[in-house]
Amino acid sequence: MSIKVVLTIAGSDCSGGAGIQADLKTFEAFGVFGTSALTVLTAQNTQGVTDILEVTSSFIQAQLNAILDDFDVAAIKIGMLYSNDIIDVVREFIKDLNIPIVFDPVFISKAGSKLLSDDAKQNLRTLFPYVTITTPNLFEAKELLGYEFANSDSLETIFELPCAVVIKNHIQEINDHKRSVDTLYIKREKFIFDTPYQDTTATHGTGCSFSSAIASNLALGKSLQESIQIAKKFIYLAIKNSPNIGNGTSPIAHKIAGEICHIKEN
Ligand code: PXL
Repeated sequence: MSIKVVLTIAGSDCSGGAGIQADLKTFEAFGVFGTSALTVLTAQNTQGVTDILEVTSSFIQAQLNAILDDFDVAAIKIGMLYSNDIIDVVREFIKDLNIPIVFDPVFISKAGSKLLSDDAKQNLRTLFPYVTITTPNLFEAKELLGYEFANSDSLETIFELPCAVVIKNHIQEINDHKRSVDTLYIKREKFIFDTPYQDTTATHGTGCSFSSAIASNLALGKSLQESIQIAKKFIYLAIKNSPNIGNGTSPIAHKIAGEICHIKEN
């Protein structure tokens, strides 16, 4: 069977921990072939973003066409889009595709830097009809969907969405142990995925890598729930084995996490 090709549409993180770089490392860890269309370049390290350069709409389009013209893409991950122009190009591109699409609605980095321009927030919502699942953290779920943890009224907005939603990383006490809990909402049903909570700042790129891990596993033919389960475990292991480099939020260990995931699977 030929290798599955996966595409990430996202920003570059020159420090290698998040964005396109994290996505490609994740794809490699799951044995799928990673391709990428860059939306923005960021100058950043583990302490924050110092500059952002937007790629032109026509060049983003050219990258997307180049990939689709040559490869049979099995799944797409969408990450940092930053501006209205970029959101518009990506929406037009995915509109007619019939493959799994995982959309990470990126607002701010783990180091607290802004990765979405203020006037583009509402426009992110226009991608929902065309994606399989969106993966906000608690902050993004509140900003984008009005979601409040433990407020069942706020779930109505989520149930009305045309795609599934997995809300990442509520920290909860379960049987006296702190757990990192992700909640999937799909067709008015709720599913929980949890791993031990790790008290660490080694979380740079976890959001990017989580959505890429889901996209990789969907490309490999796994179900949505199975893909989330594997992605959650992958992120847990990647944080646990972080190289602890840099003076801020350290990146995570994609290669080691992939190896452990595969050993446990086989
Ligand atoms: O994790 C969000 C994210 C997405 N894309 C890029 C980033 C980050 C976080 O740092 O740098 C390019």
